[in-house]
Amino acid sequence: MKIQSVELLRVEIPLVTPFRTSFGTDTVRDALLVHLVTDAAEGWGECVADREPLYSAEWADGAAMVIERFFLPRILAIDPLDAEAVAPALADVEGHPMAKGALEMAVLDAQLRASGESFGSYIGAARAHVDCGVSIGIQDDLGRLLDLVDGYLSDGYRRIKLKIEPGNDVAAVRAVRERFGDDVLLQVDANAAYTRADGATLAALDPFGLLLIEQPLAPDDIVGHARLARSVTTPICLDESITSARLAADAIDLGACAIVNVKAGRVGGYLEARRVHDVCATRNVPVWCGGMLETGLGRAANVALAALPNFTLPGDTSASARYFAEDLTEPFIMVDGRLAVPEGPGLGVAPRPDALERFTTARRHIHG
Ligand code: SMG
Ligand code: MG
Repeated sequence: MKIQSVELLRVEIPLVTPFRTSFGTDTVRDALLVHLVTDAAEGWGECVADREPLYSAEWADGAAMVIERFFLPRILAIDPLDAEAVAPALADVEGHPMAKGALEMAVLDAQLRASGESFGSYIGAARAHVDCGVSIGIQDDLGRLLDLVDGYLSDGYRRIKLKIEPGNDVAAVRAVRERFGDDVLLQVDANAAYTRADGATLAALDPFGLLLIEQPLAPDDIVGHARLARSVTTPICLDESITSARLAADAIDLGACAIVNVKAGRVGGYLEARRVHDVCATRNVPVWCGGMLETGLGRAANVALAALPNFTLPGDTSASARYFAEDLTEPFIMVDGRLAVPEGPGLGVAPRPDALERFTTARRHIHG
């Protein structure tokens, strides 16, 4: 495969409802896209870095710069070019996993479109559908939260995740349990908003039978998570902390988590994400697929990843309609609480030209 042109695009798609986490509020999905044209096929990559470096150190403008200045020359020098060669070629540059992952995704998409294989088949999908969970942003008003949960459960979502922060935690969980009962699969995500001093608050969640508490402490506080895990009964799940398969294995071996959230962008791409899945499977630790409010492009890859055998918990792989009135690609539609793994070559979906035109806020040819 030889690269003929590389284009970086920014698309801005309004969210149907603002998404508030412990670190900020999103009202649009502002995504950096990588569009490759090779002699064999074209490929699309979606970078999950947000507009501001709040979830992690990466941000969309920075990702575009590092791709153009440092990654593109390395990618153009790869011969022969295939997805497996991307991460090794970029490895000498520190950090920037989301930017690296977006490039690898674009190369992989082109490679698979050329060979006619689907992302799911390539990555090892073991089923044709994945269970959908939904992540609900922090609400000021508990009545509004209960209405949202009610609506998502009626839609068929199989698992509810509540975003929490100090002061917006136990009462929200209690209200959801009291209204919807103990059978609802329920979990919480703190996005690192608590400290080692908050053990008592987190232990107060124990009576509610949550599936897991996601990333209560700082990303680099593996020891703190291991201590916390010994003092609460709810399983600890790590998200931000897990930046590689090696870190996933270490965190599990140290007792810092019993469940892992897998996000390809956070670990540098779908190939490393598959390795995270593998090390967790070896240790009998279940995983689930995280989400970064992806457009249909990233969603297609996530749904394929979530079909691997050890993804035994529903992920943050919701339907397009949970995020957007109109998606960039054909929408992912939930049927009976599940999404179908796309079957076409590569991602199996592509931007609809008119939607791409309307959502694009900037585009720049960086090669060819
Ligand atoms: O894609 O449904 C989604 C969002 C899921 O909660 C979600 N993501 O920490 O897991 C997480 C957050 C990170 C993104 S916040 C913009
Ligand atoms: Mg999370």
